[in-house]
Amino acid sequence: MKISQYLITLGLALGSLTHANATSRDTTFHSDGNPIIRHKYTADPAAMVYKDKVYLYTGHDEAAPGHNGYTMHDWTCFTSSDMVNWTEHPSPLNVKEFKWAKADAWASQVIERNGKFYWYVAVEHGTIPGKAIGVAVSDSPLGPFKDARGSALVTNDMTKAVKHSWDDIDPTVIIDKDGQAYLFWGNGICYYAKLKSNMTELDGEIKTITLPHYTEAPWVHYRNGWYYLSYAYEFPEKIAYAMGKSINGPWEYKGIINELAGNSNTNHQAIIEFKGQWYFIYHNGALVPDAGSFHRSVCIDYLYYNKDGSIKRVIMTSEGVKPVK
Ligand code: FUB
Repeated sequence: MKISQYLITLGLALGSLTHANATSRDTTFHSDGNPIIRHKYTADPAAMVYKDKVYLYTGHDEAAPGHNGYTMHDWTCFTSSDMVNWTEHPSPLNVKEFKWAKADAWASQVIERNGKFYWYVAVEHGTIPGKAIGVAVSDSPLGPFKDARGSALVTNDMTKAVKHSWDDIDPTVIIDKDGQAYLFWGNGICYYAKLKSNMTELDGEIKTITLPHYTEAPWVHYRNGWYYLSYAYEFPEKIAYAMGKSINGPWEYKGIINELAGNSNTNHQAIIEFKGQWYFIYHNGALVPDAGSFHRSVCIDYLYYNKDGSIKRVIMTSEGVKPVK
């Protein structure tokens, strides 16, 4: 770790106190290209734009060096007003918050509705074999987040489209223009369902979407009359996408937008617009000393569109993005 890349100083910490919810336990740093976070391993980025800030939530790889598997207990939260200067906040959520779960703080996403923040997570269920999706809620995007239901929102016995037990992972949520919220998720198949306006219950049947070489990590975003469904493609993973005029499809497959992420068999993207610029946020396995598929690191590069709305191939860079005003 370069000290210049991660400054925990009193002055910088005090600087971060300008945020209404900032605490003296916040730390600030200037990212120096990709990966943007270099003092811990971060994975499965999900980003939310709220009140002129980007809230970046990630998983946290903590496997012992050389261990071939995920060790993930909590999620992290970073904020930025320019995509380069970041504040790290104390972890707002740990898998222990979900009493019905036993392990694995896997991929997640936070979304705001009516002043409340809902954090959808994938975890291992304690009594129903397999992965499950839970939801936590908070009055602040920085937490504390509390289990919103006391039970899982989706369990492995609710989904039968594929046989393995880890198909209920990688939740992503979008609220459509008419106020209807949708949950997308899945490994091996892309599931989706409506959410009730309370954001904590499914509303109606679970449907599936067929996409070429779909592996996992769906992310849905909207731009200029088009819905975009991006996802991890094959394994090791590239990121591909489909476009549609409705959130209920039909989805037209459009191709690959990101190639294999260096030294990581997963890639896991989030796509946001912030201050007029689109960003592609993903992870790779570039951060020494333990860099690899179970020690991943979040990166940010630009995302550009063609005139017809299709997405240009992402160019992954070491330099990353520049500060945005
Ligand atoms: O981090 C655990 C799993 O790896 C996620 O759920 C997948 O998207 C992949 O990134």
